[in-house]
Amino acid sequence: MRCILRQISITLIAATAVPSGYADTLPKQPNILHIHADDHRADGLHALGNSILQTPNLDWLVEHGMTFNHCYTMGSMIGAVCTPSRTMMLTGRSWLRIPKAPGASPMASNPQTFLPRVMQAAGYQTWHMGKAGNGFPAGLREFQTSIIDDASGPTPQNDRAHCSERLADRTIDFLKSRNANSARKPFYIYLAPPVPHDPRSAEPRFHQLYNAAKITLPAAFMPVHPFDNGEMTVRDEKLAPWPRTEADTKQQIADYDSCVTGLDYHVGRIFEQLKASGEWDNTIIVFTGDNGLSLGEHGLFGKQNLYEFGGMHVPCVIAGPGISKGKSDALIYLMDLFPTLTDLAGTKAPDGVEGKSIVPILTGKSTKLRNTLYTAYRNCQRAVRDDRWKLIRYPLINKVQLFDLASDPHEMHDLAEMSEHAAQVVTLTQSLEKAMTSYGDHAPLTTPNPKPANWTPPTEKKLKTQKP
Ligand SMILES: [Ca+2]
Repeated sequence: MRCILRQISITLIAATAVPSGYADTLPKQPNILHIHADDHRADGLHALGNSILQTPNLDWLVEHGMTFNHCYTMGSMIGAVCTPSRTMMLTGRSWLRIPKAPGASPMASNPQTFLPRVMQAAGYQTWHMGKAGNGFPAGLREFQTSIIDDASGPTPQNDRAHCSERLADRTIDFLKSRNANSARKPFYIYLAPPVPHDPRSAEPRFHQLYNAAKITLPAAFMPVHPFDNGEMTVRDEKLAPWPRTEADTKQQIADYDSCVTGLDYHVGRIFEQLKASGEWDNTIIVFTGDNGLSLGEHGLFGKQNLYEFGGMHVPCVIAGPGISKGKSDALIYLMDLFPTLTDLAGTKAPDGVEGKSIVPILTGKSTKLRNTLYTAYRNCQRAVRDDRWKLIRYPLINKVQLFDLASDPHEMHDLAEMSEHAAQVVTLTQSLEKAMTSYGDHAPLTTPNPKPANWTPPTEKKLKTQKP
């Protein structure tokens, strides 16, 4: 009888709290475990196309859930792309409207509009553990529990190599602490490991899995980027000398992969605890990265570029009860996670949230969210893509690139100067201008006084005299 009453009560709540159309497939207020990796490439799992990577636990999500092939962070006004990215996700606002950005409204800094507070108000227990720095501290403070991991020390208790282990240990402790609570609320865990961001130090057992000599170079590997993209010597680009060598590139990839496998191993321990705690079947797991990273593609090693295997393209996999299985080509932003999670929680996103819920895609009711998607980096790069074409503009040198992503996913054949594609350049430029206007981006797309496009790598002596 008690069971029946509980069932009726759940049904009544679900009917009022869950947005119409979703209640038939999704559980009411599932637990949400969001794993948000740092500088994780969109192809950074075995199941996402990197055949040498060993990531069996995160692969499970790909095999049983929905993978978004085209998820992006919108842009960055600073070299630390992580910061606006994480802020957009926890506020649902676009890059120039996040707190402290030029287009921010007074409401943008209201903590009650931040995702952890909205989830708490919906009845969730909110818990965060993650990296120090380059995030959104004001948002992290709004979690009921927020633990910042110090990965700057020399021992397994505080070193870089064991950070994934520490994050998993604390998450497992948290899950165990809920076991004794018979009236436990659903949880919203935001787990933000500083991995595989450099320094790329993993436990020796994970480094041993990847022999740099056996790594294959990326399809778009180049020793030097062919022109000045406006941000050629930023911090990340100095992680390797110019011209980029094959040996150095392979070692960087091997170290990166080691960190990803270390993360995957410890994520697997969290999955086991979810099962042991009886919460696995009612948990939706979200796996994303805050920004992408070049690993030798186009001569680049940073995230300060708009290539697909570059700075803004991120992995996004969502799996759990009620989530359809498959791959989606929908064009989505990380900030879409805000209204998605509030939808799953059965509550509304606050006014000012610009992301769009992807729940209709997760439940198989829709396949498309937007016709085009725009990305931006400082005042030197703007891009727009649709289902097939991609245009990148470099306003400081008045350069444009056009790629056919359907036949050239690694963006190796620039078609911008070919007369048969002139109309495509015009159409995409118009799409870009429209997107920029709608997101309050007033940066010029051309300059009357372009810098020389040619670029010569600085010597080591010159680099040392630059500001960090
Ligand atoms: Ca990052």
